[in-house]
Amino acid sequence: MTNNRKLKEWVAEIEALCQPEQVYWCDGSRREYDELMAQMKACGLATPLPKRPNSVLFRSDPSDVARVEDRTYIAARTQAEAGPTNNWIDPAELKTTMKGLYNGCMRGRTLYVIPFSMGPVGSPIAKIGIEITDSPYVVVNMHIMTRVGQKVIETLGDDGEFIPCLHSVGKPLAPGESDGAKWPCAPIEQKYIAHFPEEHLIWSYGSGYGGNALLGKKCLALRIASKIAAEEGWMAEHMLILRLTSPAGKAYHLAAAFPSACGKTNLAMLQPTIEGWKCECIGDDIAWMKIGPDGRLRAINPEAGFFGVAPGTSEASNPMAMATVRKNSIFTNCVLTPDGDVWWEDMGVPCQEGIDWKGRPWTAASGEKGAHPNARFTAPAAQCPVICPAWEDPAGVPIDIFIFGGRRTQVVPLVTEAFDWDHGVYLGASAASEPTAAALDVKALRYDPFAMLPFCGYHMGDYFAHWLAMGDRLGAQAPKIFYVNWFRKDAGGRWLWPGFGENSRVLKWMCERVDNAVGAQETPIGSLPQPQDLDLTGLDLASQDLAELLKVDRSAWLAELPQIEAFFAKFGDRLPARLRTQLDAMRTRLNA
Ligand code: SAT
Ligand code: MN
Repeated sequence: MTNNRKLKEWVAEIEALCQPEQVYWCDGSRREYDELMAQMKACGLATPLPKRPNSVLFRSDPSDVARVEDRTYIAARTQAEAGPTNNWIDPAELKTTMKGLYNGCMRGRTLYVIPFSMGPVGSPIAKIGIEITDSPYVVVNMHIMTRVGQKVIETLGDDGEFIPCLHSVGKPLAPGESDGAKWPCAPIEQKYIAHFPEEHLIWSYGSGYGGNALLGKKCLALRIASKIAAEEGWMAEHMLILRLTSPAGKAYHLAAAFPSACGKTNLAMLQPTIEGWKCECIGDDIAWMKIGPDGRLRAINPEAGFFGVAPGTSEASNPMAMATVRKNSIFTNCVLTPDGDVWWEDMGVPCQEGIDWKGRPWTAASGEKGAHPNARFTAPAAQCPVICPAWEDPAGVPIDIFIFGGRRTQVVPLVTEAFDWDHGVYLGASAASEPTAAALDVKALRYDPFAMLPFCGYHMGDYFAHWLAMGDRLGAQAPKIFYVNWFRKDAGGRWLWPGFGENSRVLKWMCERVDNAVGAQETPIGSLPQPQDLDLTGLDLASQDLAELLKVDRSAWLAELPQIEAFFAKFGDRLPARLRTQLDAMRTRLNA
């Protein structure tokens, strides 16, 4: 409990609106976790996994399996404040609609109050949130993904600030009714993931899954935090954070933003293939960064766990993630094997039969997927064998390097170094991916600036301006910026670059660039390594493949400029003139 008046009033107000059977204040303890798990096992919602100590499997409703972007709203005061990349809705109108839905929505359920810290409790970069939810599944996931408990209440004190996050699965229970083993949620047209950026307020209704319901993650740590960061002069980014240590013992800290399906979690837990270099993980999804007393940009991972995509995770693609989920983990929408373990597609081990994510008997021979493509694991970051000793340092780690990227089978070289900060911001703003299944057609490019398209809580043109302003403040201490593409193919569709641990070769070049210890060649699109600048010792890479990976095809780049221009045009007069200058300068260089 708390003496924080604002918190007490808010909980009382929500209790009156949602009419739960009871109110429970979470203390974040192991006992609380175990009790909630025991309840969910007893009703059949959670299946214990004897092969993995203290781990369970959940199956969601087939209508509730991922973030719902078309039901996600930025309810800023005006549409102009939300900008062209967000779903806008009038806040007063949305509140009326949602209050109607919230009215009595927790009948027959417990209202849980979850005090949580994003970032180490008390860190100058951390923020406190309070999530109210009627989902015990959300409570146990929040235990892993954030820091929950009494310490947060103490830090909040009598008049401390918190970000209110209201969540309901949107399925009131009639007297005597219970969910049993059925995942509660509301139909799609009643789902709302709403953000009120001026109030720093989050309201979510109707979904129990992932970022729709674990409100500390995308809703708070990205959409609302990006808005607060712009107001307060810091950065909330969709970035992994890792530490690379050279054989000489020098540590470099890298933060990287990629759109989904580009292997962010794999890179975060990278195992370098180059002799003597060590890689440690600080975070796999979100970075909060403030300029420290020394003038450098300091980053924390605001989360405490990984909410990773299971399918595709294997000993080959990410052995460190596989080790992380061996115990104390929550799995959602995976296959249950006959011996009581979980399985998913491309796990690297065979599975002939089991119970699929919909709870039906399943065989591999059926040709159907057993796990949902967005099946997830929730696991404590501390369990990662390569978690960095500094991962909970309240001061954060000093960032040396920013990396942007996308998935491009053509045109974009393996790595490009920005000429300067403005050029780097241009690279981030024009980051694009090919949809994975699409034909080799440049027209299908999807721009995802800074990998923030679904996560920027305000006008993206203003967000670009904020990046430029941060560079101005950081000056000579600003991180160097790079753009990578691990996904080049040749004309026959063969991968040109092996990826995974071999990506360490590219990261090493970046670190050496920071130290001015290795060469690069200026091209119209940025500085690229010459073949001899990359450490390729022990890698079997044909020289013509390397040449292709490092080629700058002027005509292909010129052909892309109209698309970038059209994308930038969306932002109207809120596109910073400095980005237009970058685009024009690139055209001039390409035509020279
Ligand atoms: O569901 S989450 O938002 O937590 C993860 C994702 O979809 O990127
Ligand atoms: Mn993400």
